[in-house]
Amino acid sequence: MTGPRRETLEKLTPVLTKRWLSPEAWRIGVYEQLDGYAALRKALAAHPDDLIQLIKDSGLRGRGGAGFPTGLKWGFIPQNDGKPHYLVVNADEGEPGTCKDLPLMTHDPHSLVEGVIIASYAIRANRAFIYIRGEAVHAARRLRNAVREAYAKGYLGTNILGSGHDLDLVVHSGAGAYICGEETALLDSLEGFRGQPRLRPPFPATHGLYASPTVVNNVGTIASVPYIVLGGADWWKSMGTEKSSGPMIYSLSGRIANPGQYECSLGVTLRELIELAGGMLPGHNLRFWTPGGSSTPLLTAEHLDVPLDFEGVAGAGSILGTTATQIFSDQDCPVYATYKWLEFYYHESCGKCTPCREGNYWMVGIYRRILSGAGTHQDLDTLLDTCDNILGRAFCGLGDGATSPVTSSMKYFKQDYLDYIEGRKAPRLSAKQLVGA
Ligand code: L3W
Repeated sequence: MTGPRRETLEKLTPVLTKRWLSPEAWRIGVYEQLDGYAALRKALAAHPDDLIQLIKDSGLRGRGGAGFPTGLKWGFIPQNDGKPHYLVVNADEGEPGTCKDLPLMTHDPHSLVEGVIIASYAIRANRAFIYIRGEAVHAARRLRNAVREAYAKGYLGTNILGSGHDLDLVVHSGAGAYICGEETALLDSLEGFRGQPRLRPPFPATHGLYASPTVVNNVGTIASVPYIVLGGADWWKSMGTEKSSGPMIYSLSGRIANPGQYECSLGVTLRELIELAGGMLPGHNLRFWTPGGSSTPLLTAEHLDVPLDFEGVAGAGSILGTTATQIFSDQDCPVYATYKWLEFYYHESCGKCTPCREGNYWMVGIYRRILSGAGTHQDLDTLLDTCDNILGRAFCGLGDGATSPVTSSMKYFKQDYLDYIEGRKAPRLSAKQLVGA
């Protein structure tokens, strides 16, 4: 197999991943040798409002799936309101296919800690939390070690580096529930309640943790901050596209030669990413893929040249999401893949709202019927009707996300569904696995 061409290799823009190959960059001494905590010194010499303006000017957008402008979110935090402010990092990475935050926290935890300190200073928060997924034991250990090291060096605690700013940072492990990646369920869980979404508005920016102004940002968003402070807004905007600035870590999985994380400027295409990953596995041809995890509508081989930025992917009828590109070939079945994703949503639904709780249950039953060879044409209408009744009616994005693979696989691969229903495809499940519908 030949490697990627030089022009394709130039697509790599390692910024957040640049220390990943340095042995022990997770230790504070090594991190400091590699420019670590230089951005913090620079930030503490600036006025907090100027830092918020810098992040606005950089065009940084949230890396957790929604792409909301980070500087705008920080700017929502009321000033001189007499209330405590909080920064909460959403490290509950759980979207199927997404694997960009856990490696960052494992290889380079101090970049996140440094970003937390700068962001907290900017929004005038004296308490910050990193809410990490319960199963991510190794990453949590690395983070807790980094926090201990940062306290010992005076980067955390009282009067940080003589600036007069105080910050306590707590690393909190969740219990492994997908719903706790939804920002308001995360806040409930952090407060000690069962993690279930709250109604928005009010948004966390005004009524967040303990009903106080809170910024909730993804790991990748906060870890980007030290680089922007050091490099400046123009440097950040020199990568990516006009409305989607900077680099992004794309996690590639599936039928490719070298799955893993590839950091490229926003706007790279799947064709280029596949080339960086050494091509498709021998004997496999691309058939369908997710641009940003299973909650984003599937795309197909027609979309190989779509720019993978917020606008480009939206133009193709999907969502950039968490840039988790799961790649499936002509040896994979879109109906079965959708069924496996639905089982995940059904299992992870928190049960608070009826459309998500009941809709996913019934859809899993219908998929089992189709995949066991007992499906009917009416089932296809029922699936679409169920999606219609979930979309926009669920309490949070989990419900909407669950409909994405269903509607998009039916849009592009209806023939595969008909092949099961009309007996041209051998059943994948036995009748014993039928439940519900
Ligand atoms: C103040 C306003 N704040 C919006 C804030 C809001 C939030 C951010 C974006 O879900 C999506 C979800 C997943 N005043 C505001 C305001 N905000 N208006 O802006 O809000 P929103 O509602 O657009 O999205 P969200 O609730 O953050 C994220 C999708 O991303 N996704 C990602 C899944 C990722 C994981 C993971 O493992 N990392 O699960 C994939 O598609 O479905 O739709 O902070 O408060 N007027």
